Amino acid sequence: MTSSTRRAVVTGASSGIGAATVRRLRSDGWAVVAVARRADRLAELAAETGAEAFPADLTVADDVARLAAHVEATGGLTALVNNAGGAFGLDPVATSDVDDWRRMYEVNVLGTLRVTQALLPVLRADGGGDVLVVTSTAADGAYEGGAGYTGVKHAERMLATTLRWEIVGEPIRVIQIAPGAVATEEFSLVRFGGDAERAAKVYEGFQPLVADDVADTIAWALSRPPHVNIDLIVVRPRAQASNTKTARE
Ligand code: 8X3
Repeated sequence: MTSSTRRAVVTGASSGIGAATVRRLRSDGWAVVAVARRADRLAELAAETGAEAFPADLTVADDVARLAAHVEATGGLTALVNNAGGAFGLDPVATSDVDDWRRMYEVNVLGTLRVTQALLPVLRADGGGDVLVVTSTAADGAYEGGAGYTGVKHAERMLATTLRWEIVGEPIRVIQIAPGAVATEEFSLVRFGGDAERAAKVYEGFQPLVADDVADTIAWALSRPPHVNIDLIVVRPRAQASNTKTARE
């Protein structure tokens, strides 16, 4: 790797927006460390794209420390793309599962916190770079059944916003990308515990975003001149005015 090569860590890289971001950054000439739990999927993505596969569970502090040490020792870092996360359940506050909420907090909020804490010193040592957080339109609104997920996405938004305040003056940009409905192979399937019929209904009757649309947005934000900080991009399907208002045929 030459010193001018940009290098990104992308979390949640085994599918969906993460995998699309790995593909896009690789084709834009970035070196990429692709991070996720599922080593088999990462290996396939690495073989396809030339990214480096780094299997890790971001809910495990040792895994995150191992990731940071590896990145530091093998060429440093230009951008951290905190993408790992997801929703579990769509249940009312009165009846939702406490464990679903706990898992959502762990993967979305604490995972992002751990990785950001571990890799900030690497960015600093390399003279700066970007911390990007993929949140959601759920980071700025409410919908019935969504409190567990909107809660963690609001928390991630606050993590990004507060970090920007705390490190202003350093050569590090903090960027939030907030997608609306994105039809990926897993988001709704995971949310509904594998119920494919229910998952498909989420995207029925309108054209949702696809993972590449979000990867494109991420790549654009990362490629602005260094004095330009894209604080927040909300990217939705044209047919979606809000989380609760979608024009369906
Ligand atoms: C996914 C968008 O509408 O399911 O982040 O909360 S939504």
